[in-house]
Amino acid sequence: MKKTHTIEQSYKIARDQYAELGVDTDKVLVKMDNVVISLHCWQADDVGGFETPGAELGGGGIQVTGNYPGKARNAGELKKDIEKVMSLLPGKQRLNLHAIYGDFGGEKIDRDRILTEHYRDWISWAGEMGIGLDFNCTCFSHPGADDGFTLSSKDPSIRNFWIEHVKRCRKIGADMGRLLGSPCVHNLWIPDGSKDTPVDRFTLRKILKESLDEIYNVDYPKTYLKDSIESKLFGIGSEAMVVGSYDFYLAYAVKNNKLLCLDNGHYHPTEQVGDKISSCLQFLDELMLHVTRGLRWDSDHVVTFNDEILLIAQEVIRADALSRVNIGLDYFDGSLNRIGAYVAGTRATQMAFMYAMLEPLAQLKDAEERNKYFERLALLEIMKSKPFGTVWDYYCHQAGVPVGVDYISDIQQYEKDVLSERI
Ligand code: RNT
Ligand code: ZN
Repeated sequence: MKKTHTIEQSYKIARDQYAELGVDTDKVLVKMDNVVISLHCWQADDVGGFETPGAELGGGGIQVTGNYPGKARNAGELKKDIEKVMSLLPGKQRLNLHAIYGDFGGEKIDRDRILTEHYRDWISWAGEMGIGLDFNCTCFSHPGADDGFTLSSKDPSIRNFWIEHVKRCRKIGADMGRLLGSPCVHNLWIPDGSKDTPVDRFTLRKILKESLDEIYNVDYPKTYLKDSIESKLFGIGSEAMVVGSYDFYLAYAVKNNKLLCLDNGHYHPTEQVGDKISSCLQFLDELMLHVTRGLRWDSDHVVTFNDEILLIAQEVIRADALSRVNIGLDYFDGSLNRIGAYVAGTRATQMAFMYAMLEPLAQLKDAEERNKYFERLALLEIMKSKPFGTVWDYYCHQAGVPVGVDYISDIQQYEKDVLSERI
């Protein structure tokens, strides 16, 4: 009780402080529920999936390290973990599934054979949870991806296999969107690229374009399915060239009215995804974000509340574009409690959006209009010492989820009761 009182009292003081700057914190608390985070299912099991028991991430230019005990071994455990995660988060979430997480009933169903029925359990679970689903084709961790090329493969049988896979994934995604009454974002990422400098990039990109044209030839209503395409700069084994580069997909998305997926681990280190948002939104209806944290490279560390994520959130809020930006997470770290990784990373992302919403935007824009750059700078600096954490705590408190350090002990308990039994 004492704690509740303190949180509420502190919030009142914080609210007054923000009000002095013309910021209405009560409105921000309401608006925060429009920040819907699509939780990536693949942090729960290090991108293993359920095609074969004990499957591990294989190939495809991405990597997970760490063997912290307790990873989800089947769909039941994964659902339980996600439910736990959601119980510790304020605001709204969706679940972002990869195709390898289907319910294949112990049977070997190859990727060019998957059907909506393999995801029926997920769909009914999502319905019960009252959440939407997003979906991803899985064009890696498969013998057909071993030579480094999938949709841009020069081997027609390999290329057709992956075209069929992605087509089916779009159909499954559209079914998810239709059945759940919430459009599903289907995101396409392929690992295609080359370790050493190739001489014929043109042909590879031509093949990829043709594959995409064939895949997107089938139309689904936008209320069911939103197609998103994700570029990359380099990966392990594709250091010299990635076929699906930023230029390639940006051009493809603009020309074909697709969503572009911006993964902030996929650019040159000094490039800022935050800076790209206002450009892309001049030409595209919507974006997808893969919020992550790269350390030195596309390492997919747990998201933290850092400058990079903050700029992304600020640019979305300052452009008043929240309804046009689909926010997903994309990190996987096997070296720590995976539930903790979800909660810490999701909360960091939500905090960045809240911080951005607490800016006195009208005043900042006014200073900028009038070339008052000192005033703009000072205001931005002043915001950094405002009681943002108090508003955040109150948001969690209001949502009935643990405030501050309390989520740590909650996760420790889950580790003791549930995760430690998974051996
Ligand atoms: C890989 C891409 C891609 C994957 C997921 C698992 O570099 O970021 O989004 O991380 O599809
Ligand atoms: Zn990504």
